[in-house]
Amino acid sequence: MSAVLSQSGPQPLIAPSYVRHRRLLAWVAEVAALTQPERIVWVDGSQEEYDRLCEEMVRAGTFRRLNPARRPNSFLAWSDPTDVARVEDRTFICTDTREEAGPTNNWMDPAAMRARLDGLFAGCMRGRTMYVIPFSMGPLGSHIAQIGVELSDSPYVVVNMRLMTRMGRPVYEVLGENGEFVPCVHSVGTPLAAGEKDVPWPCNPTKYIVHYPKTREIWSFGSGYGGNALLGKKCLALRIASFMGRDQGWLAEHMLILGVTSPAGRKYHVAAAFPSACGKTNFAMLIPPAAMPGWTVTTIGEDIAWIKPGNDGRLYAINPEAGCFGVAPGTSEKTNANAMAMLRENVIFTNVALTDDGDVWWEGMGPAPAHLTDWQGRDWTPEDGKAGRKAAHPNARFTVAASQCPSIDPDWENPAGVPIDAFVFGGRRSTTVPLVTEARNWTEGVYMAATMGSETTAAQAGAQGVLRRDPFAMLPFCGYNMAEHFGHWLALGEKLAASGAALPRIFCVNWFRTDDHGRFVWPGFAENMRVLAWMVDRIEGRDGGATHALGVSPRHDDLNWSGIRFDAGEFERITSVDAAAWRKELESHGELFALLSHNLPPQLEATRRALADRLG
Ligand code: O2Y
Ligand code: MN
Repeated sequence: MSAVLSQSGPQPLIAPSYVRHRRLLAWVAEVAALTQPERIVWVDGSQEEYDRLCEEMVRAGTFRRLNPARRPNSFLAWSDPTDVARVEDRTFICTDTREEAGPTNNWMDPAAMRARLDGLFAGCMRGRTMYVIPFSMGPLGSHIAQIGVELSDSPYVVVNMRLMTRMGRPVYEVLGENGEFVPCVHSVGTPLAAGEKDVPWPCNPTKYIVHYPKTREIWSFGSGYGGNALLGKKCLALRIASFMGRDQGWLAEHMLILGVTSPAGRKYHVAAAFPSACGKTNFAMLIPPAAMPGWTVTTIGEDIAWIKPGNDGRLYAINPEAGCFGVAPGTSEKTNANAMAMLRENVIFTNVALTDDGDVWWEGMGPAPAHLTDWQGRDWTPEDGKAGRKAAHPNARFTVAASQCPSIDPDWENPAGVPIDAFVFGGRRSTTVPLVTEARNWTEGVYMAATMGSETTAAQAGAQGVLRRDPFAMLPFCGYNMAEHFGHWLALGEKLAASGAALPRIFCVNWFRTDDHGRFVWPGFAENMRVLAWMVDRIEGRDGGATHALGVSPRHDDLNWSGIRFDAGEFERITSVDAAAWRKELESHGELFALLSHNLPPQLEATRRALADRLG
């Protein structure tokens, strides 16, 4: 269903009869009057519509159809080289006061931001189609789900949203005439003059990714890429939802959710937060080593968790997304065979390299072919690779339905969620942080999460190996003051404890300690199952572990070593607690707390002092 708007201004809206929500209709008309699209298309989420839009994008040069014999029903997009990742420095949280957004977010006064965006959005969709994209984050109709409607002038956004969310006509049935929805407006910011030819990846050097948490609105301008444009993901499901959760007593977290079943057939659920470049998707889809028969890991989510207290005092988590927007480089049969199987068909690849037989390739997938076309359309040979030129952009992505993941959990769409038995917080630390430590109590667990940090890798912008504190792995995603996020976790713990239920265990992990030559000591990937199995031991009340200044860690004998040689000396290298290094570490935590001093819960500074005392 489409409505054509004349150049002299929009005609009355022609919406499908099943859209009965007056506030929604009025808002679409208002945004169309501002942005002046040539036509409006109300997307229905059907396969025919998806196929048609993909075909249109092939004709426009945005998409390339991959060889159907090698990668059925799959497409490759190459973005503008200036539009390749989330733009954190252009992301704003517009709360009433600066303090409410906190020092880790960019802030602007909401009225001033609205005035600025009004100027940018005026006429910004001229010559383009505005798509009305209704979507649900979480299973349709679940009491935990939230509905959003994204107005976007990008067909790339429409097809990606269809894979990443529950999108289309059924959303209007849930919305009815008066249902709540989060309005999201997105433009690539490149209007077309009459007769002007489009480019394959329109975008604008001026970019704004703006959130108004109080009124639950999202406005995004200038980028067509990933988290900047697929507004259900980081913008709604993390920044807006974390603000909602703070007010309503639940959590929106940057966490994978996995199920782990022991050889005895007992199943537990773990939610785990990791910053970028720590193998989060690999951990969510872990395949246990053959030498650990009877263990299975299933995937409920690989990026975001919404977690709510149930009537029984336990925490229940859902994955609000329906798909994965995963990093391609580094994904291989060895690192993540489940992901490779998930990518066999029905995939949108962005910024990976093209093989001569119409398939895709990226660094870390396996041996490079003798010739490729790189993500910028240039010839590429392994010689270029040796000279440091990547064939795929380091932030190249795949978009794919989660249902295609072989390890998907039978409960992944359970609207009630899965009960959480443990939280895991991890970072990339070449020194200092042990392989795994269980917090002695909830407050010390929140402390571990609040102070987690990660070293930057070559794939990230800026200098390599720089330690960046990333509390709860939420630094770019918390829609309110980070110190208050810590307080929210502490208050939730107290509330759950008061109900008499056992709180989830909290663990801190680090797969990345290195030896004197800078090589990783821990093999990681599938072998992380050994750490997960130890966590299950702890959840089941088995007492294998030694208490040290930071909490409880396994001794060498406490881990299952079947099928692998990893001696006590190597184990010591990745589990030792160096008191001098930790004293420095605690000083650095103090600097973080000084930055976050506004409304910082006093328990955290008290915990820091208690840890310092224990270190002696
Ligand atoms: O660069 C982007 O736009 C994507 S960022 C992203 C995508 C999927 C999952 N996580 C992330 C992230 O930055 O945490
Ligand atoms: Mn993420």
